[in-house]
Formats: sequence, C-alpha cells, structure tokens
Amino acid sequence: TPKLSGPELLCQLKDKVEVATLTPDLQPFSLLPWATQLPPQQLTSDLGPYKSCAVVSSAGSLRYSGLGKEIDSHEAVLRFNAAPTTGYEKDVGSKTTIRLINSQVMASDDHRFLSSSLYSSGVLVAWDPAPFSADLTKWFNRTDYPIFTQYQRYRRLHPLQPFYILHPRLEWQIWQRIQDNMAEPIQKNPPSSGMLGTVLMMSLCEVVHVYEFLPSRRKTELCHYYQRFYDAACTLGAYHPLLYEKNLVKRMNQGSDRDIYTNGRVTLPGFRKLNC
Ligand code: NCC
Repeated sequence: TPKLSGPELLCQLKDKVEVATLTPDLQPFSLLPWATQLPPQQLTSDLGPYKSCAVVSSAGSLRYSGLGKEIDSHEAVLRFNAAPTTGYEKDVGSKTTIRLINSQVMASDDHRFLSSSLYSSGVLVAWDPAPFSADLTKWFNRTDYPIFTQYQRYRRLHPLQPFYILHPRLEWQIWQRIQDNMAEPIQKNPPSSGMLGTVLMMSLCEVVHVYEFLPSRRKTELCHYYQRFYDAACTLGAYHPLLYEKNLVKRMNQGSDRDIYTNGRVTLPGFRKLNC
C-alpha cells in the first residue's frame, strides 16, 4: 500500500466516510412503534456548521493541563462517556455541546445513565459496537449492549433533549480507512469513541482541535483525568485499534509537533473546508 500524505488521507476520509444517524424511516426501525422517538432528521443537518470545535479526550494527561479556558473558547465542545467537567474546569473547561456515549455506559448500573445529571444537558449521541456488517437488522438482533431499550427509557424521561444514535456503518467505514492505510492487519473491532467523535466533529465544524488524543509531555498511565485508575492500555489500546487511530490522526494533523508536545493539541480541518 502506498503511503498517503496528510491531505490525501483527509480527502479519503471525507470521500468514504459518512456521519449518518438513525432516522424513523429506516428498516427495521420503521416497523417499530418507538421509532417515532428517533430524531426525524440527520444530526449533520440539525447541528452546526460550527466555526471551531474542541474534542476533549478523557485521557489522564489532561490533568494539570490548564487547558480549560482554551477548550471553552471553541464554539462547540464534544466530550465522551462519563467524563465530568465539575471539579475539573481548569483543565477541561465547562462547556459541553455534544456528549458521545458508548452503549456500555447506557447499560451499566454504575453509570446511572437514566438518572445522572451528567447526561441531561447538551446533545447526546450514542453508538454500539456493531458486528462487522452494516446490516441494521443483524445489528438490531445482536447489539453488544441493550442500546435500544435504554434509548427508549431515556427518551421517555427526557423527551426534549436531542438524542441521536450513530449508524453503525460509520464504525466500519472509519475502520476501513485505518486498515487501508496500515501495513499490518488490525483487529476487527470498532474504533474508539475518540476516533468516532473526531470524525463526527470534522463533519460539523470548520476546524477541529482534538485534546490529548495524541498524548503531550504530560503523558501518563493514569487512564482518565477524573479517576484514580492506572492502565497504559487506555492510551495505547487493547480492544479498540487505538494506536492505529492515533497514527492516522498524527498523519492528518495540520498543527505543529510542538502543539502536540506542549498542549496535546491536534488541528484538523472540517470536511466542508477541504478542497479535494
Ligand atoms: O475511556 P473512554 O473510552 O471513555 O475515553 C474516551 C476516549 O478518549 C480517548 N482516550 C481515553 C483515555 C486515554 N488514556 N487515552 C485516550 O486517548 C479514547 O479515544 C477514548 O475513546 C470508548 O471508546 O468508548 C471508551 O470507553 C470506556 C468505557 O466504556 C467508558 O469510559 C465508560 O466507563 C472503555 N473502557 C472499558 O470498557 C473498560 C474504553 O476501552 C474505551
């Protein structure tokens, strides 16, 4: 495989990846009464375009970063899963425009997804590790976690909060971009929330700054900035092809290596701004 340049990779991503969400007209959902709880329009037609966006990884290296003000200066901020802002404002800011959550967070008792105030502001976007297939019926019958029952429950409790579900095709379109641009075979597991959220924001924003996805000089084995739990696999990956995702993002970065080293900051252009 020829090694593509950063601009070539960006154009490939723009060309071959589509951030789609489930709508009530899609089979098999169209046959189910609760399908009317799904947003009628695509997330990409409801939100944005935003001028500048921040994607805040949950990495431990955000601790003591002092990046909070910079993060909040963006027009839109995306955070992941159970990552809090309260008590960590100095390092991660306090604005949350979109929260991207995996189906494990929705289903596990410890996260109190239905009742915790962490999830009840901003726009929610959920995803589930779907089998290696874009077939919605196969996925519906075999989700990793009960994403759809939890979605219905949450919607009944918070009917006014915008809440989208990512089309699982996105996972495998991104996975294919990673695989096609790596020399070795990579594990057939979906990309991490970090990678999905970065591509999601590239389709909504003119410019995207991703924080501590590529670790800065503060790189640490501390898994999350909000928990006393140490595991290098959080940064390097185990289930998710995290190292390969990071390699791809490094190649697409339009900012300087210094920005990564001192601020853990990557700069990516939004798809709309790209001239391919
Ligand atoms: O840890 P997690 O991700 O919630 O982190 C969000 C995204 O930030 C990036 N990250 C995180 C920590 C770190 N040290 N370095 C990083 O680069 C990653 O891009 C990551 O995706 C997930 O992807 O959804 C994940 O979710 C957790 C867990 O389900 C949730 O935190 C809820 O508790 C997964 N952990 C486990 O299953 C035990 C994790 O593998 C991936």
